[in-house]
Amino acid sequence: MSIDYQQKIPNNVDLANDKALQRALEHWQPAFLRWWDEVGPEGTSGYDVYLRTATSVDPEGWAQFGYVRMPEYRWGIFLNPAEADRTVAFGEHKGQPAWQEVPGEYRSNLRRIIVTQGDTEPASVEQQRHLGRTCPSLYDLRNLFQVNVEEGRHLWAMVYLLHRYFGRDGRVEAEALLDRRSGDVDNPRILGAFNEKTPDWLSFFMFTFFTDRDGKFQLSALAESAFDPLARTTRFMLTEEGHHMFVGRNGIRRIIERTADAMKEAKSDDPARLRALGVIDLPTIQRYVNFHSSVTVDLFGSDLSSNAATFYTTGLKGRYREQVIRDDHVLKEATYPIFEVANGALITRQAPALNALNERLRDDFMQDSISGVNGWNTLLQKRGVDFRFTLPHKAFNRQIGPLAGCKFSPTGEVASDAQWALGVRSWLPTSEGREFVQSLMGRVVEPGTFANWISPPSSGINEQPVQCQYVRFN
Ligand code: BYC
Ligand code: FE
Ligand code: FE
Repeated sequence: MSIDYQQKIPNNVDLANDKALQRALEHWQPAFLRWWDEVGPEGTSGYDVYLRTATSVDPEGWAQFGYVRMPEYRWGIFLNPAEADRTVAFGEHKGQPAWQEVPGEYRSNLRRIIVTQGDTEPASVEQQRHLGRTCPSLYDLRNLFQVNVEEGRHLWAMVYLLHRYFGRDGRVEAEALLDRRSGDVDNPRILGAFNEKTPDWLSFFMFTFFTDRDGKFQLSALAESAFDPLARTTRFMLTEEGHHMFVGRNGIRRIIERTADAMKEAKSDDPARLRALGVIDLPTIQRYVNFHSSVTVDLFGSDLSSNAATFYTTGLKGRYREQVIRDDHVLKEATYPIFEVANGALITRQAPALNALNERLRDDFMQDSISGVNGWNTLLQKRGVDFRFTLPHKAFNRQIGPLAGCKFSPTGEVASDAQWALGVRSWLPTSEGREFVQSLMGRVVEPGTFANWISPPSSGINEQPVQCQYVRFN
């Protein structure tokens, strides 16, 4: 399963022996590079960046680190090794051999899932295009670029599947993935959160903490797919995803740490006082948490979804850790609790588990997010700061699903229009709050130096020192 780097497109799928596919992908490659140049990281084509590149799919030591110009990054096609005699783990095909080709009757659903997944990857790169201008350090700048090149590779991963398994339709979809644009009124990205702006680094860290975590959960569900090439592709993508969430979790942690230190020094928790000191007050950070958490929670789709039921029953998309769940993996009789509004209050009711699979994945996601939030709270506790972060209630600020029809506070109480209007200033980022955060964003590129509003990390990348020159501007 070694990766062939002699090829124009590095790969471990023996592309050299499929000339038609190789030609099609080599034709898509310059379009990808034009897209990168147009809407990828702004003005960076001459930078040498200390990046990791996948060199094998071996779980131990698959990466190599070195200075690379980003347009020369070796974006490639890497699948995890095939599992011998793999069988389908769930749905009506449970126990049958996994598929090496796409069954005709599932073609359009599979294509839709792959296109939706593929669409998020370039979207995030577009959203992060201007952040390099205001990086808080070279260390952070390098992490941004690492995330960007890997999201680019995730696009390649989906484009390979489209080209290899979906013929002409797949090639058309692969081109459309380079045509849609995040936030464009006429031709936007498919899912809501990927059309939001990522205007500052607090938003970037929130995005990688929450929204890349949606990636983790969706990819985990696709890693169970009966369509083996999709399962193997997403399994390798998941190994890269860990770093993206690390960037978010630690970025936010370092901001909180800096603020906590300033609070102790100034013996104050007054937001105005802290802002004057050039750090981000904790209530502002909580509002960003509320925003990014709720926008990401929407990405899981409607609470009850016949699409989700069909995807599961037909074997296209499983549950998070399907193989370790102890039930029948068919779910015809099972139920799952969902929220509903009845007589002005939030109640739970049991719904058919098959239809509630989006909700279940959303719950798995929230559970995972809580552990990150707890880590920040432990830091505050250790520093003796009397503030705790919370995740907003699942019903808060929803735009997708039945809860979107009603307003709720972050603690899950139904809010009247008047209560919402009053509360929203303390629940979601305000324009003043956003402007304040924006006002802190300057460009810090002296090696080992960090913007005032964020602490240095406890260690560098790949055992390099924190003060390493991670990006050379030339
Ligand atoms: N925004 O039946 P429903 C990542 C639409 S992130 C706008 O609930 P379904 C990454 C839906 O299309 C992982 N529209 O939908 C992270 C449908 O439309 P139509 C991304 C939405 O299909 C960071 C209708 O509402 N991967 O990798 O059960 C950086 C009914 O909805 C939204 C995937 O999402 C929305 N949020 O579930 C880089 C995996 N939600 O047909 C990368 C693939 C729903 O009625 N996607 N709609 O017009 C899926 O599995 C499913 O499409 C979803 C939606 C779970 C997203
Ligand atoms: Fe990704
Ligand atoms: Fe990611």
